Amino acid sequence: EGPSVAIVGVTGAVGQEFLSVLSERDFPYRSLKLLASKRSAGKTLTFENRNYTIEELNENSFGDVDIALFSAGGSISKKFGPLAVEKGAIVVDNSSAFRMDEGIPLVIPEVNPEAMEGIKVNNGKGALIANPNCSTIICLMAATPLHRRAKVTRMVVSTYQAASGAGAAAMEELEEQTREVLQGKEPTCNIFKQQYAFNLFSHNAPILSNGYNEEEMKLVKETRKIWNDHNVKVTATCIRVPVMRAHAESVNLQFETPLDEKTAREILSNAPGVVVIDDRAANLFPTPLEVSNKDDVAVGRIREDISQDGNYGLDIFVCGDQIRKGAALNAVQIAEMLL
Ligand code: 11C
Repeated sequence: EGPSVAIVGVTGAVGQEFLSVLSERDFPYRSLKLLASKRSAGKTLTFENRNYTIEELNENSFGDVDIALFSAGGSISKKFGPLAVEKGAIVVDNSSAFRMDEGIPLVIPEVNPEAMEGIKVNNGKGALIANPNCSTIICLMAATPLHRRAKVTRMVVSTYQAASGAGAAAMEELEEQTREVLQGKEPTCNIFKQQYAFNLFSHNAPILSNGYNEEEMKLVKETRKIWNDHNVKVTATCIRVPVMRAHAESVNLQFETPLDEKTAREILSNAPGVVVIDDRAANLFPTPLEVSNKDDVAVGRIREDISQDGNYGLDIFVCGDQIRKGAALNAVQIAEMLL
C-alpha cells in the first residue's frame, strides 16, 4: 500500500531530514529507494528497522517510482527531474532549478495548496512541483495570514541565515572554525571565503547586476509567484550568521487596508504551522535555537510600524528551522497532498 518513494540526495542534510520527517509523520510508502552520487553508492543505511543500500542515481532510477523527493542541487534536478517525470514520477524538487518556470507549481501547503490542484499520485502522469527557497517559506508562513486579511503592498525582509542553508559541509565548517578560533588558531575557510565563526557576512549567493544577490531576488520573485500577485513590492537583504540550522528574518509589512497589532497577533496565533512567541514583559521572542528541529515557524516582535500612520504597517520577527520547514518538511507535506 502507498506510493513508492525515492529520495535523491539522501546523504545530504536535507536528504537525511526527509527520512526523519517521513518517519515522524508515518508517511505511508510502499517502498523506498535511496539515491545519491557514485561516492555514496553501496553504503548501507538503516531506516525504520530496515537496511537499505544507497543506489547510484542514473537514468534508470525512476522506472518504478511514484514520488521522488529531490535535494541534490540544481544541476542534478535539471538533469534527472525531467527524466523522472517522463517515467511517470511526481518530483518534489528542493532546488531552484524549476521554481520560476511557468506551469511549475511553487508550493507552501499552508499558503497556496491550490497551485497543485489536480496533481495526484496514480493518475498515470508525472509532474514536477517546486519547493520554494527556505527564506521564502519561513517569511511567507508568517506574512501570508496577514496578507490574506489586509493585503500586503510592500514587504522589506532582512534575513539572518543559518549554516545549514549552505549544506552539511557549511555546518561542519562553522563547528570547526569555532573550535579553531577558541584555540587561537587560524580558521579554515573552505565553504565560505570569510571567517564564519564569531562573524557574519552578506549571503554567499552570487551578486547580480542590480546589486542584489540571488538569495534576495528569490525572496522577491518567489513571493510574487506564490501569492500570485505580480505587483507586490518586495525588497530583501540576506545575511549569513553563525547559527547552525534555523533562519531568522525581520519582516516589515505595508498593507492596503489597516491592520492593528492585536488583530495581527490573533491571526498569527490561529495560523497553521505558526506559533507566536511574543512576551514583551520578559523580553522573550523567537530564537533560531528555539525552533531548531521543530516544525512550526515562530513569530514575535509583533508591533505597529511607527513610521507608517493609521495601522498600515507592521513589523514582525520570524524564525524557522531551515532544514525542516525550509526544506524537508515542506516537501513531505507536498507529497502528502499528492496521496
Ligand atoms: C541558504 N536558502 O539559506 C539558501 C540555500 O535556492 O534552495 C538554498 C538555495 C535554494 O543559503
